[in-house]
Amino acid sequence: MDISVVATHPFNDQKPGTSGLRKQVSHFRSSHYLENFVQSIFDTQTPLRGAELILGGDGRFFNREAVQVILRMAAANDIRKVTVGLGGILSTPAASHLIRKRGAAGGIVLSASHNPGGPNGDFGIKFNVANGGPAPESVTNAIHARSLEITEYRIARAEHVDIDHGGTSTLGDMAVEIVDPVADYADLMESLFDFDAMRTLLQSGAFTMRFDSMHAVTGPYAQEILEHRLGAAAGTVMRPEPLADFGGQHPDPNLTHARELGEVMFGRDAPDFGAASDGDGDRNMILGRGFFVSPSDSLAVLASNAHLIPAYRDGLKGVARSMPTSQAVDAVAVALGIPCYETPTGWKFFGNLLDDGRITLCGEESFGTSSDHVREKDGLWAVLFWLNLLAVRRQSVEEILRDHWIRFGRHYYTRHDYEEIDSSAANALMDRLHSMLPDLQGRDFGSMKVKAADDFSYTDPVDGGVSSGQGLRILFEDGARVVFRLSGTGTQGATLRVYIERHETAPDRLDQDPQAALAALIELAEDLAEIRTRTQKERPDVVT
Ligand code: VG1
Ligand code: CO
Repeated sequence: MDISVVATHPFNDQKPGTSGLRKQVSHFRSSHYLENFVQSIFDTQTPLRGAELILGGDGRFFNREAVQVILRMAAANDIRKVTVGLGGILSTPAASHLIRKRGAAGGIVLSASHNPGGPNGDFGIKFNVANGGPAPESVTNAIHARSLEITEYRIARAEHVDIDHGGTSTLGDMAVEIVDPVADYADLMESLFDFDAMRTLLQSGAFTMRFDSMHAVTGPYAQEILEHRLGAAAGTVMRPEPLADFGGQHPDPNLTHARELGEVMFGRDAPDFGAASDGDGDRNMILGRGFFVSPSDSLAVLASNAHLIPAYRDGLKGVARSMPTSQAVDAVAVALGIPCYETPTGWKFFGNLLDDGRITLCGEESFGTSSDHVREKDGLWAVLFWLNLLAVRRQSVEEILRDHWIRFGRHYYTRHDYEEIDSSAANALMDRLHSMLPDLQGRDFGSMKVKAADDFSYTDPVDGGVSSGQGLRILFEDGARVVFRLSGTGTQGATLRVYIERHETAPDRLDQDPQAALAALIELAEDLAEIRTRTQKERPDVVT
């Protein structure tokens, strides 16, 4: 095997964010950029040597080229075998499952998730470790440190590898196996849920659903599982073909970006159940007929109904949510008598809790939910969980939520995103708020009193690792909260996220529009942080 050792110089912007390294495609295509980061992975992740690596992505522009580069670099870095999804495709949860199933030493997922794709869009690369989950901070910090001192990378001089036909071939001493990206994942789903009950529901003639794949990676997965294995009507899956530019849209499952699904679900004769997933298949949006389920509520409903699902029949060990996620699941954990952990934003913080057997379910307000079946959030899993629930409870999505609110109260919740704002303005806003925290303690705002105000810091209960600077929290005595943090997944400027929550138990006040129910807190947040003047925006770009 002919191997080139190529001289390079470090880039100072390869620090992975909330979920891998994300940059504009043009940036990733600049000379040595991708190669440097991949070599930094191989240099620091020694368990990969002589072992198997899983490789795939969400099919976005540059996915196929990146697969070729990584294969040639893997061959030059003593990887024993790379298993690649056919066509370079693997959803994030399917990659997580393959790593675990095959005992691979890690995986590389090429995705910028919900960020737009195409030549002018974004690209990303995530490294997952042997448990199938996103690399923890200790690993991403090591990769970053290496990227700052790298001087050369290794790459095989080789022909283009055919990734469009199944089977095993070799690249030098390294084996390359091309596998069906869907089959193992679909089998895993069949092992968790009651497919017979779901099939009966879908074929009863009295129930219809729509799933929007947003021209992203879940199309082939959803068609196989929903239409082929469960017998849902042809056409149940909308926008099923993965496209390199996602049809020009953001593959972000919310009512702003899944507009057509929203129109169907809030229109006349709407289906009973609607759902969508994101670019790499790890997020989910859940809709009933004319009804939106807040992701935080969805996590709570799944937790309180888990005993109705075959895989979770024996109960949950515990649950976890990211800090900005609403406290709805906390109330369920209290009722179930199980622990509830609060982690920083990003799936990597759930890994230790799952591996240590402390939790079974976990989720984030950003449309992410999953369980211990993989080590990533899993969009289709959440959709199937809901479908299984609908088949067992024989109630509508709305009825299930209303029952839940009567039992636990309603955690009114919203997130306001101010996108692509000037980075220095965003940092100044956060710095100012940070300096105000000590004075906020004990202050009264109308009828509300601030109980605590802090910068969230997390100590991992399993390995003792500390992650600080994870978001500014203003906590009120009645349990209401306002949280501010800057996004770690954007590629242009900064994105300010403001998370607002309030608990309501009065039975006659469970039916308000969340924006109205939270109006006073929203105004308080905007005033305290001087959002309008500092971001130069009258209103948020996205409200979820
Ligand atoms: C966002 C979400 C976070 C999620 C992350 C990755 O991060 O808020 O909850 O884990 O995206 O999801 P941030 O730093 O922009 O707020 V994905 O589906 O983009 O891999
Ligand atoms: Co995603």
